[in-house]
Amino acid sequence: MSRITTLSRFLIEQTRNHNTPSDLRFLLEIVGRACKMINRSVTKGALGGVLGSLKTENVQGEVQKKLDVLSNEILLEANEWGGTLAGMASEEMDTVYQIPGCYPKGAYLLVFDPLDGSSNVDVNVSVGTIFSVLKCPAELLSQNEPLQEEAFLQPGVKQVAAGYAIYGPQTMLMLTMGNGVKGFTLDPELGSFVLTHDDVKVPEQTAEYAINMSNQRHWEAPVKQYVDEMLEGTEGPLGKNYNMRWIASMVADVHRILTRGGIFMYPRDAREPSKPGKLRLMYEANPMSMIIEQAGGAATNGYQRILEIQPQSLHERVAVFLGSKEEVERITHYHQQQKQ
Ligand code: P6P
Repeated sequence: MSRITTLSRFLIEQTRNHNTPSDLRFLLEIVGRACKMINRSVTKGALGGVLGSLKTENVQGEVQKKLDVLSNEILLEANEWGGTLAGMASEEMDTVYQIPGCYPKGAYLLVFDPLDGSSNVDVNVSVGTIFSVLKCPAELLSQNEPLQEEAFLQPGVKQVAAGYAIYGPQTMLMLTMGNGVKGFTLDPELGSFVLTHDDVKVPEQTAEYAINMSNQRHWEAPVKQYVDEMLEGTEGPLGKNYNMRWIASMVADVHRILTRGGIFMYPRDAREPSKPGKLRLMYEANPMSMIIEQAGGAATNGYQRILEIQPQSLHERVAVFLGSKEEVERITHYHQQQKQ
C-alpha cells in the first residue's frame, strides 16, 4: 500500500525537520479540522438550510450569508479552547475576538476570512477559507488583560504560516510555513487532508489574467495601459494573445494561478478614491501574497510588496496584483513609471 502523508503526519515531520513549535503544529491541525467542518456545511447546500443571506451586514458593509456567520463560528469554536492563541480577528467581526477567560491564551494570532467569495455559494461556485498566523508580540500578551488590536498590525512578512481551503470539485488545503507551498486534498472516505502537491510553483510567465472588466472605466492609467496591451494580443507590444478568467472568488482565482500561472488584479478604482482597493490586507492579501511568493510568484499593490505594507487598521484594504512574477513586475513597473 502506498505511503500517504496526511496533514497531521506532515506537521509532525515539520516539527522534526524544521523545528516547528508543537503549539503551531496543533493550531494548524485545528484550522484544518475547522475547514473540514466548514466544507461539510458548504457541500450540504440547500439540504443543510444554510444558503441565502441574513438581514445583517458585516464591518465591510456587506450583507452576510448564513454560511459566512456559520463558518466564522466554526473557526472561533474550534480554536478558542486549544491554548495556542492570544486572540483572533475575522472579516466577519468588527473587533478582536478575545479568548474566553476559562481558556489559557497562547503565543499566536489567527486572522481569517471564514468564507471568501461567499456570494458564489448560492450559485454553487467554489468558495474558500483564507487564514493567516502571526506571533503575538510578547509585550501585548496578557492572561488577564484584553488583547489590543495593535497586536495584529504587523506587516505580512511577519506571518509564520498562511493558507486557504478551497471548497470546489475537490476540497483542498494549501499551506505555507515559510519553506514552500504544499497542497493537501481532502479524502472524504478517510476524513483527512492528504498531501498531493509537494512543491507548488507558480510559472514565471503566463498568458492569462484575472480582473473584473466591468470596472474598466474606473481604473487608473497603468492598469488601463496593461489590460489594453494584453487585449491587443500578438499585434500589441506584449506579442502574445492572452486569455481572461474572473471567478469573483479570490480563493478560486488564486488557486488557478497557483496551479497553471496567471495574474490576479483587484486595483484601486475611482468609485471609492479614499479606499486603496476592495480586498482586505490582513486576511486576504497578506496570506495569499505569502503563498504566492513562497511558490515563486510576486505580489504588490502596484508600488511595493504587499508583505511589506505596515497595517494601520485591522480591516484596511489594499490594491492587489499577484501571480506570475513576469506579469506582476510589468504592471508594477507601469505604476512606478506613471508615478515619476
Ligand atoms: P467583485 C469576494 O467578495 C471578494 O472579496 C474576492 O473573493 C473576489 O476576488 C472579489 O471580492 C470579487 O469582487 O467586485 O468582482 O465582485
